Amino acid sequence: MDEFNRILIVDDERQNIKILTEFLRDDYKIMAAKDGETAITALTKSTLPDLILLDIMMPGINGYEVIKQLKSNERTREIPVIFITALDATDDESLGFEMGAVDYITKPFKPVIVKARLKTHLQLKQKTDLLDRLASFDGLTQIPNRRNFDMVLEKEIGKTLRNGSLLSLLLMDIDHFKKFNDNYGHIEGDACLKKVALALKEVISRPGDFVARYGGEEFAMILPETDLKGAIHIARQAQQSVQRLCIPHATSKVSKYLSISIGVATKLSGKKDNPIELTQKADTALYQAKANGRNCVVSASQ
Ligand code: GH3
Ligand code: MG
Repeated sequence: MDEFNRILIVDDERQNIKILTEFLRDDYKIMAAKDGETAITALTKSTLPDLILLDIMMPGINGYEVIKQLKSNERTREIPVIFITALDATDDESLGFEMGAVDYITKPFKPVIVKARLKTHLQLKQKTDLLDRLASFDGLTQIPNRRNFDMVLEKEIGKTLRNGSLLSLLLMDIDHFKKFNDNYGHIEGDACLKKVALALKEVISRPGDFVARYGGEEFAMILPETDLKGAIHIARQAQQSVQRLCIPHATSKVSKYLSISIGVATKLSGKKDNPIELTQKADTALYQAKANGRNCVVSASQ
């Protein structure tokens, strides 16, 4: 059953839930809530619905209130909502759209129409999700891409300015990767980038930590609320994690296995470094790490 899309039906009239469930249950996994409160509780659970059919007129928390709460929560914001309205409730429909619903259906239900609208909106959602993924994840390594990195860094620096916290940035670059490609071929090179991405992902554990593919064979890590000492510690772990992959690199001048060099920069609380300045500092430190012989960590002066 798990490949089925999940539909949450929210309606205070049991009869409506029954009718909708009957003609949708062959194609979807149905979840039902008899009022707004139950719906909101259901949306705190780990398994979220793919689409919500939401009645407007309900005692207690009505449909408008439910959608307001849905839209204010990052976890549930993107779930498409279709309002259920009475046949002549034009005002309900326009307010529903204003609040972010994608469509409405009118009572009494026409099974063919309900099914068609559900199908359309589920397909649209799938396409939007795919587009979002393509726009923000790197196709080769499946970790966040540069665009995603730029947005996260901007957001995290904004946070440090608001609450006076600090943040560290790591720029990492594979050593002698051109030689690796020349020696083993581009396909091996690509496979190696995937392994490095995984090895770097394993190093981070805090919820706000973030690793991305910054460019060709460059990776970046954003470490919120991490001071320079902590960032150097993570950088060393990243360096070791890549070395532990034991990917032979016969033409490297620094190690018999694939290695990375890392530049670390920390934005201190109270300092007004913008994303470009901070990236520049990490990049200068990375350049220094290359100059110092590669396979090492260098931090920018604070
Ligand atoms: P350094 O130690 O100074 O960083 O030397 P390097 O050879 O790693 O640096 P350079 O900038 O000269 O070369 C980077 C290489 O990374 C060249 C390019 O072919 C390779 N590269 C970049 N993106 C990809 C990719 O997606 N796949 C593969 N296989 N190679 C890539
Ligand atoms: Mg390199």
